Amino acid sequence: MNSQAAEKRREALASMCDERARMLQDQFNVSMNHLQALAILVSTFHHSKEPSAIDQMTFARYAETTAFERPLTSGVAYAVKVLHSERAEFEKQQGWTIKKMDSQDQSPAREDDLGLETPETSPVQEEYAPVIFAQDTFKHVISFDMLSGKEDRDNILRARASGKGVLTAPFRLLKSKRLGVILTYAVYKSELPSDATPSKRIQAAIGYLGGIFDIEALVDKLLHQLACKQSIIVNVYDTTDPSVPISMYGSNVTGNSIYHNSTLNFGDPLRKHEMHCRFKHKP
Ligand code: WA2
Repeated sequence: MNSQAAEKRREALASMCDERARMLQDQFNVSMNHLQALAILVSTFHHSKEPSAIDQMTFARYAETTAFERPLTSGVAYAVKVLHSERAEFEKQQGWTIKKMDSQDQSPAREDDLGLETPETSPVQEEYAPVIFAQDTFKHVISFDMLSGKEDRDNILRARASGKGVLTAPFRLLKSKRLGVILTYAVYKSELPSDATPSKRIQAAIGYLGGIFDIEALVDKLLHQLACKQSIIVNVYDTTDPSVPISMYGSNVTGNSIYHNSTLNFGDPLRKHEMHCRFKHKP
């Protein structure tokens, strides 16, 4: 192939890749904005009303009927801050105990155990973040302490200190074991000024809204809407640690055919993402 044709081919690849990266980023952005609006909704109708105007049924229905507004998410969940001194009263009110997340997640349960294992009641902690509301697809996380899972914990701590939407690296979710990333927004007591310091924010936090992004399924759906999907191979990576890229979408690439790298910006400065595209066939 002459160099002019090769150049044309590289340009075609670059423009297809950039288009896909832009689409993914736009949809991510739209989803992110609606999660922030949902955090405000919870603040307004759950925390600022006595009694609360939201219960699990209301939340689940609202989340389901507005799911189209968050195209890359497969669900949302809301956890509240509970101090140890408030735990007994909180559990009595909810009618359940706060559960620990990790344990059942780690040990691969025997096949006949699947789903039957009773989750462990959380040991004493200074504070907890149990999920009280969830979209029906994630009902199984209700009562689980989100501070007891590493990725969820890091996200909650970072979200409440910053007041911004923050993202986890891709990790295996509870129960479904599907690869997901979670975007968290903290909810604060209403008197918090917008220029509050991290320590003021940590004190004023009362809850955490999380959107669950099912990157595998949803990126696939997105790419299928485009023409010539069959001609290029797309991979999405979390490249926060450039020496250990984590695959978020696409199968392992073999061989070293040339690829185009389109950067993605998912709004969390701590995380970096890249989209790599290559042609399926040699010219
Ligand atoms: N939601 C659903 N499945 C999960 C999960 C999660 N976290 N963590 C592991 N598997 C309530 O950021 C706050 C949701 C966490 C939000």
